[in-house]
Amino acid sequence: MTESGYKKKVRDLFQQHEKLITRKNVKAMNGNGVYDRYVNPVLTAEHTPLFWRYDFDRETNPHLMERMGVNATFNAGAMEFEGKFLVLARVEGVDRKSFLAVAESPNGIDSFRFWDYPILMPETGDPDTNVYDIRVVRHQDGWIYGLFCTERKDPKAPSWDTSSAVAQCGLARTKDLKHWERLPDLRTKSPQQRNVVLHPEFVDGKYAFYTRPQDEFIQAGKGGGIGWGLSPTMAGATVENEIIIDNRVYHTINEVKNGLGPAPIKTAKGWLHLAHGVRNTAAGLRYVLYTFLAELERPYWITHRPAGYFLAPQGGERVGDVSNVTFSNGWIATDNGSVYIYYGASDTRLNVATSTVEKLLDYTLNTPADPLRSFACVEQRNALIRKNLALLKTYGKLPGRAPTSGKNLVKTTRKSGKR
Ligand code: M1P
Repeated sequence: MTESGYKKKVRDLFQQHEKLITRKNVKAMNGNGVYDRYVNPVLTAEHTPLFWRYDFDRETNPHLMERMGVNATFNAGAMEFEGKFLVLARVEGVDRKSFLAVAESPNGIDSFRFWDYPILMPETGDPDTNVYDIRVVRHQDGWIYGLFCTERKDPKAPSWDTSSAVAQCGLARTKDLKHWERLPDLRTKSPQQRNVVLHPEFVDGKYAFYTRPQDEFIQAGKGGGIGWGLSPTMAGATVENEIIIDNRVYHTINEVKNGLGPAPIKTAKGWLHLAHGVRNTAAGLRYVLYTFLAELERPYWITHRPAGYFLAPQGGERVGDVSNVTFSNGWIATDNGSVYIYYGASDTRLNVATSTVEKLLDYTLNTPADPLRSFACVEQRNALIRKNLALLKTYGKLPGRAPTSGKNLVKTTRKSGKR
């Protein structure tokens, strides 16, 4: 390739990339009234800077090949910072190692541009093999903390086992999201700890952690559930006593496992939470998002938990490196009450959904809890149907079948012991 041909090809690459980065995002049709999805992901592997992937030296890369590919950008921590919407994405190289990188946007829904360098997260004396899924929390003590999964080879695994791993919670703090001070990993009694989140305020004068104790790297075993515990310090943070505040439950969206998403949003009605629940299917695990509300004074006390999922993989979101997954570890609540929910889809790309604190509270406070049995679910739904059929008569003629008076409801008699 001639020098001018090479330079033209470089310019073309940058032009295409810029087109992708500056592409406007629009709300997807048919929202559910709780939140709006958007047509395009906010980040994909292709959004990573070209200079992270190509070698633009004609001497060393005469064919202008992509030298160090990026496989995916997904599960991102998020925060508003100096007037910008920032996401701290899990970026996965083609070498399977994840790292964290900041991308910023002026509006939270499109034009996300990565900062020039990814985060070079300092290591502890026990180097991480893989770091991912950061939760960024602006704490009452003035620091911004990053809590992320640090994954290392299981030292107890036999030599032939080259996949068993130990997940623990890595801790670091910063003031500018560029310079990070690594702290010792969180200590708990659990052999596996992922999805750990810091509560933004002191509780009883201590740092409060949401945890997710597990027996194994993937399987919850006898563990699981969203835990809660306190530590007097962050430098050498230790949770001695972990209580489970949101357990996994048979035949629900979180029967296999669950984990907290981002740090909760403080509202007048309580701490608003977003979490993921995992169930089994014949095709493997299915990850969906759900919300719950906890008391302001006792953040470990859950007061409302709507039945089922809040957001589940849809359309193209369903497919990726780990299909049928929605996972969120970042949301941004702005001063005007808007909420930007960032969620990874199938461990491949990062999407956004927008809502408001008002709507999320309405959803969480007023959606009935899971009655846990089909019969009770139908009773619950029938109550809504009865109310609607009575009301709809006052709405004039509506398209489709005219609402009936409810006469066609099957009367059910419950005999003792039989359902
Ligand atoms: O692959 C799905 C998700 O699996 C893990 O989440 P959990 O610990 O709840 O099973 C994480 O590796 C997460 O990053 C990933 O999206």
